[in-house]
Amino acid sequence: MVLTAKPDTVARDKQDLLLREAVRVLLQNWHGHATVPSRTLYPHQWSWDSAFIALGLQHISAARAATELLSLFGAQWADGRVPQIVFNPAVPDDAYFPGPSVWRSSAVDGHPPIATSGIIQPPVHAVAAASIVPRLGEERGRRFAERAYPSLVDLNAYIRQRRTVDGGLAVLVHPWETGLDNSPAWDHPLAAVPADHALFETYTRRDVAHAGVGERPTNDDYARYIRLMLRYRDHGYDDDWVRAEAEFVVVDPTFNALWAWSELALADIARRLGRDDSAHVAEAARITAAMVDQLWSEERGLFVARDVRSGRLLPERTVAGLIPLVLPGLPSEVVKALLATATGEVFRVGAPEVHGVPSFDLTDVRHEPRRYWRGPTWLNTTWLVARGLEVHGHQELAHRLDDDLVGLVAKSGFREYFHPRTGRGHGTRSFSWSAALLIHVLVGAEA
Ligand code: 2M8
Repeated sequence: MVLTAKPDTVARDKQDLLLREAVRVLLQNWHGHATVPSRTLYPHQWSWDSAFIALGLQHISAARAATELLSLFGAQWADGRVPQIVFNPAVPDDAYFPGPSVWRSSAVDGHPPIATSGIIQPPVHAVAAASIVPRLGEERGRRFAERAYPSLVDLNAYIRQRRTVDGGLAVLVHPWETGLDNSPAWDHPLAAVPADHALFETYTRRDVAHAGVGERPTNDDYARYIRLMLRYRDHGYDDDWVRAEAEFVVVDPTFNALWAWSELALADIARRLGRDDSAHVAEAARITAAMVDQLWSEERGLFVARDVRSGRLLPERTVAGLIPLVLPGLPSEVVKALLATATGEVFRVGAPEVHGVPSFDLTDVRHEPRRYWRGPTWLNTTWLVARGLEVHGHQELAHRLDDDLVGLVAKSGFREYFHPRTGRGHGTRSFSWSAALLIHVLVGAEA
């Protein structure tokens, strides 16, 4: 099919070239039923990546986008969790660390026949599914919705029943579950987790073979990541154990906001299936109210994370605290304050010298513009903030962020993340969600 870009600040012929390259990235990263984030750094299927990828794939082939999501749901556990990674059995065990032999998911009751990791990622899948349904046409759209809906409902039930603490918000038990793995927000809770470097006598990091050491998490971070995953694994991925005993338990604003947003998307799918949507609408309202009650920081001007172990609100201003803008039910004074924080000195959204939304506070001494989730601009979080601005009527600023997204790719290619001031690319190349979101923004959700 021929994709045509909407006219914008990057010249039209350049946009068409970018679209062709983006399609090529997604085709190269497709492995038969799903798309890897990167052939080198991430050679398996990742959970929230697949949702962003499906949003772009739908413009190439709606059927392929549906397959991307359904193949992920095929690896859903009996308890409802959709795993962070679905391993491709054709890829060697040591191509990615930690691979299937470290996660040992097959030892768990109720695990599907394919190997997976045992943790989860932000639940943005229902939003992708709701976007794809109308693109499939009446009959196929209905069949896809009928298949996807129960998996999505089961995932949200898992979060509600197995992953909430007092106050009803979801908790995460590993930095990898947040998607913003080495965010400075996790520095305080992670300080309580021993960093045992002896683990590197048994385990070898693979990521630093594919991306610069200065662009990835440190060995201290990794020693803690490994310890946390091994302890959860050795307790059979039991959520009663993890909520009571894990050393890292946090309430994250992005995860909870996407959970609430996914309930609104499920309401949309339910209506298309002729079902009652009221439980989904009520659940979205409940989560939104709990977030405002428990995670809103008037002093910091955005949502912040909470460390369950110390009971502390974590003061770091990260992009995760702006993403709740996607929720239409926020009080107007909260939206106003979020807008001021986004456009102020902390993130400088819309300023000519800053590209997209930096992942971390530009004014904090810990800001590192090239290191992973400690400063660089990422396209998925920039896209989410843009959609949030749109929800609250700030079309012009949202459009500006979409332009930034296209401009970053035009300048530096389909990189994993970008220096927020120079726009230079970092991390892996030919990164799938960068390609998918470029397509989604350029072709447009209504096209
Ligand atoms: C990054 O995380 C993985 C672990 O899940 C890693 O560093 O090995 C994160 O950026 C995460 O958000 C993303 O889903 C994943 C794959 O792109 O890579």
